[in-house]
Amino acid sequence: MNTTYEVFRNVCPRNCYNSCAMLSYVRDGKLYKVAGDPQHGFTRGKLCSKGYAYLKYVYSPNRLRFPLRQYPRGSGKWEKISWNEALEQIAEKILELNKRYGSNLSLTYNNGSGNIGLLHQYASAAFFNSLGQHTKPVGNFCLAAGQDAFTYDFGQTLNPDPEQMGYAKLILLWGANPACTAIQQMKYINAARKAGAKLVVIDPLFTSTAAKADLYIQIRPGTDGLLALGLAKKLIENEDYDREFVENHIYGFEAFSRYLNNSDFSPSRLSTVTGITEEAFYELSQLLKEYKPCSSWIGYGFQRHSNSGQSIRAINALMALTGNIGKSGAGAYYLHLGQEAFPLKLANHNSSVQNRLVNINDFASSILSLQDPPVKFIWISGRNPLSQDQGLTAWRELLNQLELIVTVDLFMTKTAEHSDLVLPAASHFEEYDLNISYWHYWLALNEKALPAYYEAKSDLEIFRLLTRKLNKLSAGFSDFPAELSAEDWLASEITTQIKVSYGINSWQDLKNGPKKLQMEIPWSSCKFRTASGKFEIYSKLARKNNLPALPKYHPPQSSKHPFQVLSPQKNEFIHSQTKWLPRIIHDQASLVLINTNDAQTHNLRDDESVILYNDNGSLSKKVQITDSVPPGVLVVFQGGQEPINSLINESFCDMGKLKNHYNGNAFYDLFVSLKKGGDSAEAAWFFV
Ligand SMILES: Nc1nc2c(c(=O)[nH]1)N[C@H]1C(S)=C(S)[C@@H](COP(=O)(O)OP(=O)(O)OC[C@H]3O[C@@H](n4cnc5c(=O)[nH]c(N)nc54)[C@H](O)[C@@H]3O)O[C@H]1N2
Ligand SMILES: Nc1nc2c(c(=O)[nH]1)N[C@H]1C(S)=C(S)[C@@H](COP(=O)(O)OP(=O)(O)OC[C@H]3O[C@@H](n4cnc5c(=O)[nH]c(N)nc54)[C@H](O)[C@@H]3O)O[C@H]1N2
Ligand code: SF4
Ligand SMILES: [Mo]
Repeated sequence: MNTTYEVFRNVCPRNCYNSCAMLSYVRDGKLYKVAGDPQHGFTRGKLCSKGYAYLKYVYSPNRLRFPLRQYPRGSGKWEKISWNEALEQIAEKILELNKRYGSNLSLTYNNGSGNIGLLHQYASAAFFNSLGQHTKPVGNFCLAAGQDAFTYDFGQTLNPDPEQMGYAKLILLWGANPACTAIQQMKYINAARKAGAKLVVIDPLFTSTAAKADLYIQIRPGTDGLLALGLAKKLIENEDYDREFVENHIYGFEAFSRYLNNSDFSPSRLSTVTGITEEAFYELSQLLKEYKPCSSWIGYGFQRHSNSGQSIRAINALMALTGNIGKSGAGAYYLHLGQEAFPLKLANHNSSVQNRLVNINDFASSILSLQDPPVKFIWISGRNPLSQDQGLTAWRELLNQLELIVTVDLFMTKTAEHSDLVLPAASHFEEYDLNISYWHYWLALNEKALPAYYEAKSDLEIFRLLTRKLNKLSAGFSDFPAELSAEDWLASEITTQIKVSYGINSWQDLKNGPKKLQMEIPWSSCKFRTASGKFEIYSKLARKNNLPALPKYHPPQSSKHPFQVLSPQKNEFIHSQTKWLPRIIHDQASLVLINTNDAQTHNLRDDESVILYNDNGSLSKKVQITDSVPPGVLVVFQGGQEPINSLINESFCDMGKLKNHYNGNAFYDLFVSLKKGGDSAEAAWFFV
């Protein structure tokens, strides 16, 4: 190693299971290399291709360098302005709206997961709370339905330690694709397989994870609940369940057995509905009986359907029946809520303010429904809603209603293109942060390794400046503590409890390397956080919330349009973030993947253009024929010039509101028809 480099610790802040720790090699204020941090016990010195490409991200010619103003909005006529001018325009607008309406309710923001470091995720919440009552988005795109399902069953979402998956003898992946979305987990899966474990992948798509499986089950989207209930019935009938666990730790076993007995969960019905063979069903039930411990993992993609909460409860019931909870190598994996142990000072700044709440999953429509006062100002950061939201038609209307749109990003996204002001965001190498994974149990510090790129600033820094500007124009308008630096905020997160849990004395200790939470195996005490203290197959809380008390199978949505479109994640990029990547990756979102038989039926060839359409509109894609996609299903990746989201109905999951205010987003309940031909002009998207 060349010792003239200064080495810093950073953390990849993308919305990704792994939250990889990295080392950045800097000389004369320039980044020369990034590498994985070998001291991180989960990511162990490795990054994914996106991580290794960070030099290209930081120094991309497409990166925004200065504040920009566009007039008129959407014209593409941009002028470079100073930070002072930008902040003044924003502050004056905020003050004018406050005067006009007598409150700040006409102000809102939309903050996403572009950067999930603590100081990024919650900076907007803190700033807007500092203004008092405003219009506040709540909800969660990724995982709301599943979080509720876990809460009904266990009383709380508590992830087993993913490093323990290496000790499983059976791994069931339900709509999770770690070879793409959680690549660091693959080494634990591979280790388990090396030690004799079986890997089962249940997914409508033959994914890169499925390619590694011992048993791949190609299931029809939205029908997993039926499969899980059928398996549960079979295990109970054959007395292949864990009697001790059921008697001592499950609430509602009898009611569940009665329900299973009184409905048709026969292998033949199962096969007709789910599309899987009876043989595969029997093989899976045999594996569940014979191979223990079993780890089950439900991916977030799994729950983007209208019936997904119920399906997740059915899968969890299967884990409980087989006693696969609270033991090394066993467990129901979903989500680690590690942040909840922290004070989250930014998120909780002035959090008692009674805001006007809107649903982030239905953002534009929710905002449009508000009057008295209507929303006129939006601050968008770490988000690209004009690519990633459903309900894009409502967005078009909303843009017309808004008087000032400010977007903070590193790149000129689709959303930025439709903003009045675009402010350049710093990359994570240019500022401090603290990163807590939603998957593993490691805590890592992100150091400031580089000077600001041109005039880019961190989200926190921008709010500090805006607060000063506002208060200068109107004393005491915001009580955001502008005097606190990023380091001050970090210090306030390290409570006595956190010091003990992670074995540190201060945040600065993390400069020596990431630390793991000291923990027991989740649920090893079998003291569940439900009302009964047991794992609740029968949930009175669910019934109180107008849901079935038992996990029930509800058929998935159907449509007059013959194809269901899945828009899953892609290994090479995160959501719409491709502006810094080579063209070949960028172009992935222009494809539609179609099964060979369907392509023949429609007389389609590779690379040919087709139009996908439904009642929400139409768009053009290029055909790619592949048998990794089953008949009746299409795959279109997210982002790109013509985002698939413009065809998505406002469609929601059955759960989510218990823990995240609103039900989750059923992005994969999208149905379309297809016809040959079409060019971009005919299928022009949105605001051309
Ligand atoms: N490379 C990369 N990694 C990412 C992201 C990214 O954009 N790129 N995004 C991150 C974010 S924000 C999230 S939320 C996660 C998502 O992480 P994952 O849940 O792993 O990803 P998805 O691709 O959404 O869905 C996983 C699989 O679910 C399958 N699936 C869909 N419907 C069903 C169904 O009804 N039943 C079953 N059994 N399977 C189904 C899909 O075919 C897909 O293969 O990934 C994170 N990691
Ligand atoms: N069709 C379809 N739509 C989906 C999904 C799907 O599976 N299918 N998945 C949904 C899910 S799970 C998610 S999480 C959402 C993601 O939705 P978004 O969060 O809107 O998606 P991204 O494209 O990742 O946009 C994040 C933006 O943040 C910017 N950014 C990165 N770092 C920073 C920073 O430090 N500061 C600021 N200000 N900006 C930064 C990036 O450049 C990028 O433009 O998409 C949802 N939409
Ligand atoms: S995108 Fe995910 S896997 Fe890749 S470096 Fe970042 S955290 Fe790690
Ligand atoms: Mo997500």
